Amino acid sequence: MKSFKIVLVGQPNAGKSTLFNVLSDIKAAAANFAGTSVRITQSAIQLDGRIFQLLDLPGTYSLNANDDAEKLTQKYLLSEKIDLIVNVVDSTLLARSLELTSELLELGRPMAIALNMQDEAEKRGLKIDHEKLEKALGVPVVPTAALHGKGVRQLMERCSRLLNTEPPPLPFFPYTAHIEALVQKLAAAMSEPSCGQNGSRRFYAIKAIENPSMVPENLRRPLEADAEAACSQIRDFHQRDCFESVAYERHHLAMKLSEEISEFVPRKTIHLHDRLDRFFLHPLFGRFILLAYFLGFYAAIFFAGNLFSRWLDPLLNRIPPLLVPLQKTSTFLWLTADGLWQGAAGSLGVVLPYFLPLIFLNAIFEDTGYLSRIAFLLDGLLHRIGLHGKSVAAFILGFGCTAPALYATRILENKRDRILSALLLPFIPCSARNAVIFALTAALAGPLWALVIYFFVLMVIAVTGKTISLFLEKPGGLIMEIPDLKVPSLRNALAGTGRKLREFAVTVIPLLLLGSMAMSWLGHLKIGARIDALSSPLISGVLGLPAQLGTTLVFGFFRKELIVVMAKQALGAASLALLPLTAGQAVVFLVFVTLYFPCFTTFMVMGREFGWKTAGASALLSIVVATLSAYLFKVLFLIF
Ligand SMILES: Nc1nc2c(ncn2[C@@H]2O[C@H](COP(=O)(O)OP(=O)(O)OP(=O)(O)O)[C@@H](O)[C@H]2O)c(=O)[nH]1
Ligand SMILES: [Mg+2]
Repeated sequence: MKSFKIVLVGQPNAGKSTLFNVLSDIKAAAANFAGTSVRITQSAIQLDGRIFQLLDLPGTYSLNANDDAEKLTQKYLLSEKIDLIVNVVDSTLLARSLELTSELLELGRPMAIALNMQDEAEKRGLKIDHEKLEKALGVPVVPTAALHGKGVRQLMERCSRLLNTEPPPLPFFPYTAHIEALVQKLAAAMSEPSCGQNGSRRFYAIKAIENPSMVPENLRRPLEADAEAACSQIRDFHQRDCFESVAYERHHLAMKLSEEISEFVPRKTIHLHDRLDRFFLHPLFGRFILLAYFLGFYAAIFFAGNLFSRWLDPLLNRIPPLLVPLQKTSTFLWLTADGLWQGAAGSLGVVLPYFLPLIFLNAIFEDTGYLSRIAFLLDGLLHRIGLHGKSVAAFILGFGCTAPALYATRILENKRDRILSALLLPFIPCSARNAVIFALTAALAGPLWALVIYFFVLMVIAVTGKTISLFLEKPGGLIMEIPDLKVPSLRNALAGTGRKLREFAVTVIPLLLLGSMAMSWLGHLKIGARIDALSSPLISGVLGLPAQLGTTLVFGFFRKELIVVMAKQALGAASLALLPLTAGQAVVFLVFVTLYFPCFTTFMVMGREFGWKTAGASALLSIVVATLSAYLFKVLFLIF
């Protein structure tokens, strides 16, 4: 059966991933900050007995890509076989969104428009005449509210119908007469784009003036002299750079269209989210609220995690006595079963209770748009350590998992910012390390120590960032977008939590089971002791910890959660609270665990995204920083 390829394209935060999630079984990450999707997600969907390949492309403001995520979308649109573009438009930002729409129309591909966020537009008294827009653009325009599943069915029906028929030729919107004449002359002289070059001749003629680097060699070369002559005429005539002149044309068209089709019935009352923003973005109150947010967030996780953990403990404690008879039957069976059980008990009783509230609360806050306000508030602070607010999205994702956070740096426009963020990201405690911190401090040192560790980690990031950035050039200014505050959607948050939980069950739990089984065997075969002996100069000599923790740290490189699971086995304790560690040793151990390189996956992602040299440098940097920091704590504990 023939399957059609439909791509969702739109500006960041327009609701592409939300629409994708409504339509497909696979769930793409959707969150209320620009640049959530930095990779392409694909899913096959069935409608009216036909199969569609649906693709969620990273958000882009235009086809003149600035960052790596935008480049991915641009490359895909220009070179892959596409049957239909669905341009997802944020109705509350119509004028700005239509600039991309007009550029997409220039591609000359079949297209439909989802006028998304209708619910928000209505709330603000914005009425959009979608039929008028459809007439003006010559492509189907369907109002949707993807978050509530509204209009989605109609959208897909229109798409299906469009794919059944020969699409009518797209209208084109003439530019200012002088520029239009030059574009048409170039388009007429241009050879037909070949297979694998998706744009129309008009598209490439405009690009030859606006951004020649985007025009394929075979089309650009024969026209190079003509395009240069056209450019210099535009510059002389309009007294503007060519890129700006074309941007101006699209901007003018988008403004004109949006004024013609929308009507604004102003409301007398100030919107609640605007009133809230006065507090959230206030230089002083905003920072207090931020502090309260962090404290509240972590207190909630601590409380919920402790509660789950205590509730699960008695249930899990019923299993070990059932395994004891195996000890006499067969050493092989006993070591395997005991190892597997330790892994299962650690995953369910120690890691999951903290992991679950963390990912759920994160999903809720991602949806509110508050995270972008954090970026705004911390922009100044981040500049001081050589970064800027736009990196905050990646850093906040880093509290969940370092690997996607490394991908998220793709929304940063220059390489310098990407590398610096990538070197600092491994220091942010991911959910695995958060679970380890919560579980160990709850058992051995008390919740206040968790806060001390977080505060210390932030200091480490600031100092390391500042130090590295001394060797790099100064960062440029960046425009940051702050989306409106929204009431979080429970359905979205549950879907996001479910997605991460499945990932945890499929990829992490098997590793924890295998790791703890290996630990049982390593102990029995006395290999663990050899690893411990090798690492003991660092673990016991420098950090003053029991040498048996060496193996746990080596295995921690595969998954940080393994550390709590294995520590019990290594030190022969029935529960975390019975580990033979003083509160001081627990904190020194945790500081080291939090700061040394997160995990194997992070290493692989870093190698692929930034090169193996950067991955190696980052691993080395993190081990040095972790050792120095843990040593500092040891000395402080000795003094006080
Ligand atoms: N009120 C309302 N909110 C929506 C709607 N569609 C999406 N959202 C919300 O808008 C935010 C952004 O949605 P995403 O689906 O992540 O947007 P995106 O276009 O994929 O964004 P990028 O991946 O950054 O390009 C999320 O908080 C969604 O819950 C809608 O129709 N109405
Ligand atoms: Mg997205």
